[in-house]
Amino acid sequence: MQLLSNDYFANMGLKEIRGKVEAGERLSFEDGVTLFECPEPLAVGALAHKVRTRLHDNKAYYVVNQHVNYTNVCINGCVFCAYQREEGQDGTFVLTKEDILAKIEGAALSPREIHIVGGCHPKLPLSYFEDVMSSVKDRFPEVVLKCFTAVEIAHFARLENTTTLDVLTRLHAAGLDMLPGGGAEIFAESVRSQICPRKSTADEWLAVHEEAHSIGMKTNCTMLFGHIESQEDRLDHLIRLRESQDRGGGYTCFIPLPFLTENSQLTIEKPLTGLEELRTIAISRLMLDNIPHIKAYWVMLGVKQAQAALKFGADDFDGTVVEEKIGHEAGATSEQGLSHTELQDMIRGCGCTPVERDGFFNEV
Ligand code: V47
Ligand code: SF4
Repeated sequence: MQLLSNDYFANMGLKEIRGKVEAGERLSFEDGVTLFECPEPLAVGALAHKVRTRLHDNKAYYVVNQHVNYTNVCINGCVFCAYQREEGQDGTFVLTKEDILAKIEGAALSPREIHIVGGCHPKLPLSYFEDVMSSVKDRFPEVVLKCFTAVEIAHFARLENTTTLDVLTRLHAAGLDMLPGGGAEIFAESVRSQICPRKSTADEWLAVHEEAHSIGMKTNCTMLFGHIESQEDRLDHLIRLRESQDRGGGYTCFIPLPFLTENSQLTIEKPLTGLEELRTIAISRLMLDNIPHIKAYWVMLGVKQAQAALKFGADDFDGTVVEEKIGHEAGATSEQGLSHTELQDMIRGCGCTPVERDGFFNEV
């Protein structure tokens, strides 16, 4: 069905980009600038929706999953992060393997995916993480273990005085299936040096993901936006991910994360509007022509905005989650978790067909 006329896109200055989108051609950095400058976010959204529909029809995926954070102690002190604490500070925690298993069993969810991440703790040895992976896999053999950001993998390697490839190989052998997308933030060094100066560099983050791909692991990727970065920085980030995917092909899903401002040391002049969030999600869909899925992460977006995102290029609604700390410490107003039925109702509520998936995006 032709909802918007050729003239409409031409009047919006998007005639050429529309032609490329129709032909499945790659968009350039300059095309991305045009999309950010287009006076009408709905026109950008319509193009992204076209691509999303071509790839996934009217489906919106969701997963029965559970998040577990093993510690909030972190040596990195990223300026934007409301979650981390210094060792010895009030309110710190470190979960034992038994605590982690008890949390998963306590939720009584039969999850298909378990997402385990934490701060970069100065003392936890790699053997702790290997033990957690093998114990969770023993107890839940069917589950996809999506754990540890590239930043954590690089941290474990430094503590253990070994390579990131060695860490990945050992954790993979212990049961780790894939890496989540966190820690990418914004790749541009001028921004990274201000918001997360002690974190792995962009090149380190990309190298860890490409190493994971080289040993057959899938990974996700993210972008934290709406803080001090420019639109050009966002495009640079998306293009670096696209180039990385061209080299290895192991990214499954991209998660655009709008910056939540509460309890953060990072003050920003102009918070994002809802439409700017949606435009950025749409541009992500259009630029990342080689990454199959775009996640509308309801925890950070809020459920209503996540529903709208399903019409602006996103095709995945993430999952039940159960307990979330990183976004909620930063002021997320969403629930802690959603039920299977709530996820289906929310997806149906915006006119999409809910499709349950596993951690690898296989339909179940
Ligand atoms: O890397 C931290 C971000 C990320 C804030 O791979 C913030 O399926 C907004 O990566 N406002 C962790 N964002 C979350 C993440 C993730 C979540 C769900 C699914 C997957 C996946 C990955 O959260 C961090 C950082 O970029 N973050 N603080 C904040 N104040
Ligand atoms: Fe640590 Fe991650 Fe927070 Fe940075 S974002 S301070 S690495 S927990």
